[in-house]
Amino acid sequence: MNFNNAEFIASYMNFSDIPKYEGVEIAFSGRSNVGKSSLINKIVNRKSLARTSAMPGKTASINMYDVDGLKLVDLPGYGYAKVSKSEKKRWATLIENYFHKSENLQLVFQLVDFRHPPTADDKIMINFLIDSEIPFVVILTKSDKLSKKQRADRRTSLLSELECAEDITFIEFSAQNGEGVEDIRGIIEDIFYN
Ligand SMILES: Nc1nc2c(ncn2[C@@H]2O[C@H](COP(=O)(O)OP(=O)(O)O)[C@@H](O)[C@H]2O)c(=O)[nH]1
Ligand SMILES: [Mg+2]
Repeated sequence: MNFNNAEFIASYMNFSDIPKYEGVEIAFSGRSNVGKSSLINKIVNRKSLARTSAMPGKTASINMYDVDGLKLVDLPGYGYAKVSKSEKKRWATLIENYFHKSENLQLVFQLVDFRHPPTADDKIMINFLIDSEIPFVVILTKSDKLSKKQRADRRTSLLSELECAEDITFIEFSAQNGEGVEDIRGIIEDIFYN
């Protein structure tokens, strides 16, 4: 699989705007600023195919990328406090529609900031994925920001913080030094060649 053969397809504000695509989809979910765009860029060896920002996202949209025929779906980040109630509702509707109606979704990479306990929204998402029987892998982001001791402590805590933690695959990832990216590409390739 050629990860360098990547391009941006389009950005969608409404689920109904998304045309039917052929081929499998892998979605990226997580709170705003957790590192979704940085992860997508790392996977495809690009600096800014997906826009990254120190300022958490303002507008909820689904951004689609094509990698060698496989679709990467960047879902709108949740949990950004400074948005209106109506905008939050729009985000929720967009995500819910995507999960309920997408026919080609094979896997979700659920991102959680490795430094902190999962947020209430993270837990809601993970429980939703479990209840919906959507296969997912938890990516623990920004691993470069933790010491060895902090990592070990967070690993232990996660086991009690998340439901069914013992059944979850975790990958520790850093967009800065590339830790974990080969494991993530391997999971994508398993789906691609299946
Ligand atoms: N140190 C470090 N910073 C990161 C990492 N991933 C993302 N960031 C930073 O976190 C901020 C948000 O990243 P972004 O990818 O835009 O998050 P998104 O909102 O989930 O798409 C940006 O300032 C990134 O540079 C990482 O692995 N290590
Ligand atoms: Mg982003």
